[in-house]
Amino acid sequence: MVRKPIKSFIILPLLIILTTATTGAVYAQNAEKIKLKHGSHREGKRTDAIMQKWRGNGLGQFIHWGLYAIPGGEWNGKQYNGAAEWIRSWNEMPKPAYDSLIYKFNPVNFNADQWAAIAKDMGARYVTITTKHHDGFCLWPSKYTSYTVANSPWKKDIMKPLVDAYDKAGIDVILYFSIMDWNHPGWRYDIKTRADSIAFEGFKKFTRNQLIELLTMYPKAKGLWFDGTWDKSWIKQAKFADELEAEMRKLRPGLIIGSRFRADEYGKRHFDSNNVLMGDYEQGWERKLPNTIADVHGNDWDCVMTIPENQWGYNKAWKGHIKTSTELIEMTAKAVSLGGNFVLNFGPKGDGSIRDQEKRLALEIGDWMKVNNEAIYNCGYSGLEKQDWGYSTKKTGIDKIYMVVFNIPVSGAYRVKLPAKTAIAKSYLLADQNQVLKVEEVHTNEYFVYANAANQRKPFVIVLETKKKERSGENNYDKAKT
Ligand code: FHN
Repeated sequence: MVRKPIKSFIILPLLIILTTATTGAVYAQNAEKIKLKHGSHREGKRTDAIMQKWRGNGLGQFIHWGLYAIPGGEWNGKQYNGAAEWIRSWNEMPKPAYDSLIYKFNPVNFNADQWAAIAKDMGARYVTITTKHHDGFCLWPSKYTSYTVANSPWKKDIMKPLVDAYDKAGIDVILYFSIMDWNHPGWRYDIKTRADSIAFEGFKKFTRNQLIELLTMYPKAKGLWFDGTWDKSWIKQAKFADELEAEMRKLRPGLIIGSRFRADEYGKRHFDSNNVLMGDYEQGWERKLPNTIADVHGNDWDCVMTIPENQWGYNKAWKGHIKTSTELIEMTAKAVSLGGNFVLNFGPKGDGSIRDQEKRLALEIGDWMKVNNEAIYNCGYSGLEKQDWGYSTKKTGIDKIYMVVFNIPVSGAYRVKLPAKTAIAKSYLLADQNQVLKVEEVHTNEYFVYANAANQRKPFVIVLETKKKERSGENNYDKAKT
């Protein structure tokens, strides 16, 4: 047999493909891991009981409270359009005027047990409380600065009664701490001169002391929620921050720290230069939610959300769209369906009371949670394809899927696609388990669940108890040619 010569027009592209493939592979290997001294120290989720508890919380509360609650976004009769807790940075508010608000801090209506009761009634399983926001004012009597509650007319510690009250109510406490501190003379946005560097070294010691102080004074707190870590000065402290994190974790094993605390030695935040999450959960979901499970990269995460637009501290005006309880419940269900927690912010007033609108929303959410919390607590991603009626969640380790319905189909038929070899054993309404629902398999592993929603005025939950399917159950329609 005569062999045909291999033509060059075949060889050349082949060579190019091979070379590209090989260099590509070498590149991929090199790109695989950069040696990092101060990158992430773990890949994948934490598996310990403390983190499992956090992961199953579903719903949390955020509290922003400090001196900024006194002006409530208003100075000299003028409303400030930015976030109320940032008013000190507003040009028209003189810094000394803001700083002297400490002499007005006297929250006579503050009642820690009432705050905890509101959170409990709402169904929150954890709370994140601002121990110190960017203004530097400390809600605990820190011995490292005079800018604390101890030197206000109130005089007493705020954190201790809060930690105790929430803990008594069965709500885990996380301490919010802003690294950026506008009150400390050593704080810098960047370090450009030797003088900056000396000042910032002092600030670092102060920060470390305050954090150790907080962890020592409030041993019941389960974690730290860091903020104000985006400035260049802090980003440059990879070694210091890494060592401080290790020190805190040693002091308090099991401590939960999110991805905002530190940067790696290349200045990468949240995710290190190898794209691995820094810390125990992703803290980037602020006032936004992921849309698909791919967006969360297999990590733990929580979403922190305001009720009005970007207002965290108390704002008298509360302009713009105010979210309804249905919107907030939907966000909670969406977060849980994508494996995260939803944390709703409250901004108590300067006198320590909580505004009526917040109390009302908390009650409405709580009413819903009382009936439907089974679909939220200890639940996560169901693995099911997203459908138009809402979000599905799944209880860990149990064959139950919860369909949290926000959009009612006019047909009354709720489409569900289950994984192969899974069938629905039983379906019913979570609010009324006697209402067993009709289920029809419409394609292989694809079902219609029929529910009469004529009387539903709020989102509701359909439960699917699932079981293994013996046969694949294919029907002829699936095989039709087109
Ligand atoms: O600047 C702060 C803001 O005031 C608020 O505390 C939020 C809460 O997540 N964190 C910062 C912005 O990311």
